[in-house]
Amino acid sequence: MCGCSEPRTQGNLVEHIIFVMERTLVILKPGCLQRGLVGEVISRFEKRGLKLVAMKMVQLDEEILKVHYAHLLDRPFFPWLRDGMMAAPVILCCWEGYSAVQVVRDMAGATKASKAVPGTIRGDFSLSAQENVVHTSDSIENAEIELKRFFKDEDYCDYKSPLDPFKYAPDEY
Ligand code: IDP
Ligand code: MG
Repeated sequence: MCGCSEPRTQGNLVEHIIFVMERTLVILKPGCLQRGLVGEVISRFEKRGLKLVAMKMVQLDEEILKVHYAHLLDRPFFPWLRDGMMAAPVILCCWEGYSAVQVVRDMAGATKASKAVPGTIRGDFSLSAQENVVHTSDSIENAEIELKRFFKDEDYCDYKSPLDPFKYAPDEY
């Protein structure tokens, strides 16, 4: 999104750090909604310092799932994944923050939740490879593509975060 590149000095070291404010897509999957985990999962992203800039609840259909999970269309589990993602509404969220794509991905944990580290969302709330609570974008490029898939420009809310100075250094936002 926006970014700045400023030299930072620490002692006699000069580091050149690129700060990039990113946006990423999180889908709270049907199981997250049905199991009453929505508040808990959203709370984790809020507490980490991420900013919620768009959100909506929708019923996904087969057409969009074939696009969203195109990389898995030929996998034997695709019909179960598709049906699982249509079993109840999902909640689509766009989170913004410094390095948001990787931060959110790390917070979600490994795809196969039985291998996910405790403290991650999947590591705390799932044992399943399929029913793993959340979708998170896996790269900056895919975040852009996925956000365009689910949100229109007018879905985003532009608002100030008065706590930013308590969350970031002056050159980080
Ligand atoms: P990701 O959600 O961690 O990015 P992907 O490989 O993109 O993982 O897979 C998308 C979704 O497909 C997973 O979140 C999970 O719901 C499902 N999935 C992936 N691999 C398997 C599997 O081996 N068995 C069943 N479902 C799977
Ligand atoms: Mg993926």
